Amino acid sequence: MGGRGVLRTRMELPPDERQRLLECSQEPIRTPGAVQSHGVVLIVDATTFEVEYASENSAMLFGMDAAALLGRALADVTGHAAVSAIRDVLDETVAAANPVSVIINSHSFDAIVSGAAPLVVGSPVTGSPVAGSLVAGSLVTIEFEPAILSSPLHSASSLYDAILRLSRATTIGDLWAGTARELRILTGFDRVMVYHFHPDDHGEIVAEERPDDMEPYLGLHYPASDIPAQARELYLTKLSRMIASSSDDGSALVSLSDSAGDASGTLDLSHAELRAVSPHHRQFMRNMGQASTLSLSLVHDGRLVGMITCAHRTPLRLPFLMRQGLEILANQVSLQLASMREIERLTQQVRVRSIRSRLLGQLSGTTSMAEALFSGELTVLDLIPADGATLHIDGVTTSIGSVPIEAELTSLVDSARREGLELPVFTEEISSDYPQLAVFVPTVAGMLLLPLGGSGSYIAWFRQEISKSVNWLGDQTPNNRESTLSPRDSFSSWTQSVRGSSTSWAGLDIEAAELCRDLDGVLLRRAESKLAALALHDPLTGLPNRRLLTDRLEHALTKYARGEELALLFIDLDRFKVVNDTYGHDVGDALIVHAAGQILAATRSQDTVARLGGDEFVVLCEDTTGEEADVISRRLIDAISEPLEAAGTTLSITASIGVTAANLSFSATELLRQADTAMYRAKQRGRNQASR
Ligand code: BLA
Repeated sequence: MGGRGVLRTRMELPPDERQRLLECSQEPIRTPGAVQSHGVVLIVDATTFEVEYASENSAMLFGMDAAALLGRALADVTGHAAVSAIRDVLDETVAAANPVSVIINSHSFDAIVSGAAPLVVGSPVTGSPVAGSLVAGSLVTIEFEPAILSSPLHSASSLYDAILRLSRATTIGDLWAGTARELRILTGFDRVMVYHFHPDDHGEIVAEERPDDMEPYLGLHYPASDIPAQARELYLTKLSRMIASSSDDGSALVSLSDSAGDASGTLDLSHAELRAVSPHHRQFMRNMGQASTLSLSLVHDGRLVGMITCAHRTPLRLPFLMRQGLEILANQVSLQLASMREIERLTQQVRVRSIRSRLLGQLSGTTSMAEALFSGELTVLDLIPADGATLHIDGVTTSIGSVPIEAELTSLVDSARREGLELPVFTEEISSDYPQLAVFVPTVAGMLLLPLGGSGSYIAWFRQEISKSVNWLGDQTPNNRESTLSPRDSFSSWTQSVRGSSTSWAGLDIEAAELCRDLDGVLLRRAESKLAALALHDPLTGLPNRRLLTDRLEHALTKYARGEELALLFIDLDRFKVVNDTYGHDVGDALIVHAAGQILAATRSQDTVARLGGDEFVVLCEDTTGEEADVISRRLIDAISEPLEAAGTTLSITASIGVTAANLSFSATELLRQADTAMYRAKQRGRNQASR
């Protein structure tokens, strides 16, 4: 059974379906000017209770034509007792509620009373009509539904039991299946289906109960236009919709002013139980083999997330009270669904977050982000499963798994940049979402591409196409309809191959974005500490500069104040300027680096060797007496005079060193000045020596 079609992509709405969506959503279903004709509707003036509108089929109930009822007092038609009961429903101070049981001409009816029906089309819709508002000029709608003798199934306790059983469901699938099962038992309708609406509003039948001889629809998808936008919007506040007979053309509401035009066409019947049904939808139902339906809304966060439809091959109705009870059941199901989804979401979040924090932990062991994220115990593919991932940072590309070749990646990113495309890019179907990028990466269908830092670095995950098929409720091609606005003729399963898309990222895009935020933080901190290091060190030799030396010196002086020894050596290379002038700055620099290395080698690890600039160095010797410093200074004289092979020649240089031991009156600056002065003494004494 069923046909087969191939459409390239998910995004491609056929022009026909687009047209249907538009036109179907413009049908004025709130103001049909007519009611379903199994009941009778009277609309009376809220103050006088005189009949202003009557449905054309009134004779069936009151033995009087609609025309004859207009302008009459309601009490004349229904009797005083009924009017008083109806007024009670509207009176907030009386604990009376719908429906009012009335007996007219020895027939029992449920009268459903609602307050003001706005006269003007387009006036704001105000939730369910509430009792009250007996304002002059406003209207009261009274809908008379022939009473249905209650069967045991219609009792409150069976509803209670059903809700209780459903509350024990532990998975969304169980809840859906249980809902279909319970509703079929409760209502006696022959087919009960639960729908789930996808983000693009197309529906999927996620649970079904049906007689064996009926075609199964479970798992089938249907297009958004089957339940057009304005109907969905209405079902957000009108939570149950009963359609008693798909062959009923409806009964028009007539009024005294009707001679002037279609006055009843302005009546907003949004919340009327008996609101007449769109002819398009009745045709749809007949094509489906449905004589009657009762649908219930599943609403969460102001969104219609699903519906339950009970359908029957012959006309079948349920009493108003039962429908209200079922609205409560559906509300319970919606709440349960919402909390199950939230639990699912949180569980996934906890799992992914723990992987993320372990992944970030791996960063602390290495300075290479690529190494930490791509070859550690956990990789970015553990965080976000994909066929491959790529990190491009500081011009270096690292990949894992199957990814486009580097040239393709470069073209992709360059093209995105050229087109001013804002990163991040999240797609499950690059060929239709970003055709201009797709050409560069022919093997990719799904991609998460996120910028890192601000300098053209990025991280990306790639997924290949998976071909899947979607089974639709009926052939979706135009051959299956008489015209664009007609419903489908056949509803047999019709399979469509969907090409070009990857599996769903299902919220992992958010996790990727969060990982990037974390990585940005790491990059920023690393850049900052690099800058901070630069600010405290001499770029040529990497030695601490004057700032860092002063800082260390001040520290050392506080320890000195507590009784620790402290000495300072001031080193100045002899006739360094001559070397610079003779051999040039490069050789001069090489000699400085050489001297720095020699100084480091001749001092101890606890000493701080700093370069003050030019050819001046300082060695800070903590916990060191002047005598010990003298010994170090002699080692330094020897070490510095060690020759350097450079510029094709052998260079040697000597140094003059000033040695100072701290004394209580010295500040950091004074101590440095003292050492400097001592160094000058060494120079004056002929250089290549140390002096106190
Ligand atoms: C309403 N369409 C609906 C409803 C359902 C569906 C459940 C709610 C009313 C009801 O319970 O019948 C669709 N019914 C389905 C689907 C299945 C099912 C998908 O049993 C699957 C098993 N419908 C069309 C076209 C138009 C259209 C072409 O197919 C418009 C041109 C309109 N559908 C339409 C309208 C309503 C509707 C206007 C609102 C009916 C109302 O509440 O007055």
